[in-house]
Amino acid sequence: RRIAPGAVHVPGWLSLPGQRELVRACRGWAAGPVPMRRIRMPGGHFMSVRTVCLGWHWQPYRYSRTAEDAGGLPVAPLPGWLAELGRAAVAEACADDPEAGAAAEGYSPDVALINFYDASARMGMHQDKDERSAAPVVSLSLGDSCLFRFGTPASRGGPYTDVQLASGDLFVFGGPSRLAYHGVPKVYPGTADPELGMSGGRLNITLRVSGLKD
Ligand code: MD5
Ligand code: FE
Repeated sequence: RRIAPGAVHVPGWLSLPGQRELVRACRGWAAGPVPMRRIRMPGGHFMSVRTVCLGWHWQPYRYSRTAEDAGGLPVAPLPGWLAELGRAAVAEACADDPEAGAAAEGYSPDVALINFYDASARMGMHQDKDERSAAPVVSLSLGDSCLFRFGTPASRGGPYTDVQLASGDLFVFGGPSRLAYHGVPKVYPGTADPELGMSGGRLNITLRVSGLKD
């Protein structure tokens, strides 16, 4: 389960009922107050994934409490139960690699980014470096499987480790992997369990510590 120092993949971490609950919750968050939408990049093009944020709003490349691209609406809060799930995730990863999950008890994420991938959505190789904290990122996958490409912190151009992420999988990125390049080159349509209650596509929830104060 340890992919690289600080990077732990736990296939099937969430039960099917647990996945169904999260899918339901995502449907609620996607409805608003700030609706799930494609984020416009500074160059003018729109990301292919659709995003909704909890706690802090991510606007490339910084966090704010309001969504300026959605009429300045305040971002919905991050529910306590979701932060608690993040703590359990980091504790789980810690069993495989203490570097991934150091200080799991104190892990207190204040941002969730929920990304929806339709069959043609992609995420290019990037680093998540807008947080002012070295705390791990927790990633939960729901729905269709995808190809997840995991690189190194040193170079966008590889080497890479390709991992398939399926519904219910947990990935924790901590320690030396926190700033690794990563991306989603492909989603595999029609691979989700029909019991999940999704009608196609992939959801990814990431939990993060912003390191910001109001
Ligand atoms: C996804 N999301 O599957 C991925 C999973 C994003 C994003 O990349 O920015 O929304 S999270 C992967 C991740 C996060 C933080 C650090 C590292 C990977 N890493 O060090 O490889 O939609
Ligand atoms: Fe990322």
